[in-house]
Amino acid sequence: MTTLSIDALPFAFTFEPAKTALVIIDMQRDFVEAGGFGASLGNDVTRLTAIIPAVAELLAVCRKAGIIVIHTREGHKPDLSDCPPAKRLRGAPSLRIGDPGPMGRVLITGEPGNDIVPQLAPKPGELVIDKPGKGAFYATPLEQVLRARGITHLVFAGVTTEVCVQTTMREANDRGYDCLLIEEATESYFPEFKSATLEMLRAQGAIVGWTTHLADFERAFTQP
Ligand code: C5J
Repeated sequence: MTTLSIDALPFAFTFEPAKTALVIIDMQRDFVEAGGFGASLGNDVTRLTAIIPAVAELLAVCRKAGIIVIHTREGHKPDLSDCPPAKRLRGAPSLRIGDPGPMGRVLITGEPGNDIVPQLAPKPGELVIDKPGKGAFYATPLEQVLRARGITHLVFAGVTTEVCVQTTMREANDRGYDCLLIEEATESYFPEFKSATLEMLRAQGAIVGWTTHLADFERAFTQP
């Protein structure tokens, strides 16, 4: 049994790699790439594109360490039967879920825009969770999968920090998982939302979880 400790906020994060999974949230073309759904909503996706190398580095470290890797994708069935009307009809966007967009039908499983960016493509054997909500535990087999594998600790990356990443961390925290978010491997279209989220997650003695830097995470695997 190997136990590692990482310099983190608000205090050190201690974990056993064999009981830890990396969860990469929604690094999908539609959220991250120019010409996708996120860009069509007027967001500056360059902020999100910029973290791809950091997420790739984190992914490589975890793969090398034998940590289980889980990728998530936000999306709905082509018939929209798993999309609550409230989610589809809210607001006045130029494109709604299911509409034809720059990369196929918006947020529909199997469409080109719904896929994970090629730089972070899942390897055979890595789990891909398709989720209809912001949180990866809602209406998915994620909890069952983690329990079956004896996972107790989760390392998080992905987008966006304050929406799907934060929601999933809160769901995980309520289910008893210790959660660590890697700062350089997550991003928001709104920088002030990212920094506020990092602060609120680790406030009050890690009320939701811990945050750390990619270099500190990597150091834990190279120290004797
Ligand atoms: C959003 C996400 N922001 N993955 N999705 O709608 O954070």
